[in-house]
Amino acid sequence: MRGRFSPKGMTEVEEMETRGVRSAVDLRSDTVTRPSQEMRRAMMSAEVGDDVYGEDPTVNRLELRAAEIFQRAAALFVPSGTMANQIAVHLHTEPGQEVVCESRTHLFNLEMGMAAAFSGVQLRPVATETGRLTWGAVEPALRLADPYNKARTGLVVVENTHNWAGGVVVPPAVTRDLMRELRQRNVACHLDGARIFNAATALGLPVTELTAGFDSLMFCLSKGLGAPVGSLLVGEKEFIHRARVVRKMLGGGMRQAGILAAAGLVALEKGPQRLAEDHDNARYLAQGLSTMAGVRIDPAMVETNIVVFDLSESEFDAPHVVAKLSERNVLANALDPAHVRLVTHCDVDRTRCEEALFALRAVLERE
Ligand code: TLP
Repeated sequence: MRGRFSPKGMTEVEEMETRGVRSAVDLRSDTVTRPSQEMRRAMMSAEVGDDVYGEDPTVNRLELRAAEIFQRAAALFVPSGTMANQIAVHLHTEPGQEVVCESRTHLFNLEMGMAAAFSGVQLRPVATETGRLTWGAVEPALRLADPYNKARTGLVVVENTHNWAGGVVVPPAVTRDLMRELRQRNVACHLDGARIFNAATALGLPVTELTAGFDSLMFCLSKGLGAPVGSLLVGEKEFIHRARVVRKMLGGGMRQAGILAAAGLVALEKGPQRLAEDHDNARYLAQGLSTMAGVRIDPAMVETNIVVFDLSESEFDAPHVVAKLSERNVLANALDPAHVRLVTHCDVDRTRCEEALFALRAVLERE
């Protein structure tokens, strides 16, 4: 059992359960996980120093390990995936340029206009049916030939897995094709790999197969891997050196951050091994949902730990369903009026998913 320790040595969840209080089944995101006991022990005993001086041995170890896993020259520990993406946008572009991304990406929808505010670029979203950004989808959106009228494309951003598209995996053949074309045109390509270990697990491939060739990539420790905080930006030496400067501009120099990096190291070593279980649970949720009134979802399309289901044929809208679920102790997010997202993670096991399905059926079929 994971979770916070009580004075009795039980986790917070265990203690609540002995008192008959059942915690919510929290499927809002894989960001909600609590650090495991192993992470807490690692945090307690972490060797630390001032990371702004480059003197935190645990942060240095995490950065080296991340670079090694991705077979890149260097990596930088940052507080969030958003900061990692924004540093990449800043370094790959010049003010007045465009960044092409898929229309449901985190960069376009959930980073608060920061690409414009901080880097002076505009985003050119490209709508796709599946969320997979192919060369065919990107090519018409590029602006490279008319420097007197059009903002030049400086960067393309790929999201893998694609969160709002339902955790879909972008296969290496698609990204390799895209990057080959972009390289010929001198356009950089950044990977928002917040959940790249989920993609690698789903395909049964090492992460390097999915990330080779990108000019930079980021991944999150604080999502499926279960760490409390942190992401890594990974790339070439000079790029990461410049990224360190931009991180400081953004207020992301974190001093004795080894406390966090210690949990991050546990997440990086142990987290990927258990992601298949989250994927099985997500498919299990999708299968249950596919039998419920007014729900549109194809369980075969659920590839990782994210389930997005469509309620456009239901008598209920997504915010209503989410509100009713929370009355039954199940937490979910509405993406828009017609779509609800459920995310599985290390703090929800199969039993808790069964409870969630029970509540979903009661809400959707007014039991
Ligand atoms: N995603 C969060 C929310 O912000 C929506 C979630 O609950 O899924 N890229 C992708 C693909 C993401 O899903 C997220 C976070 C980020 C970047 C940003 O990471 P953080 O939250 O660490 O800034």
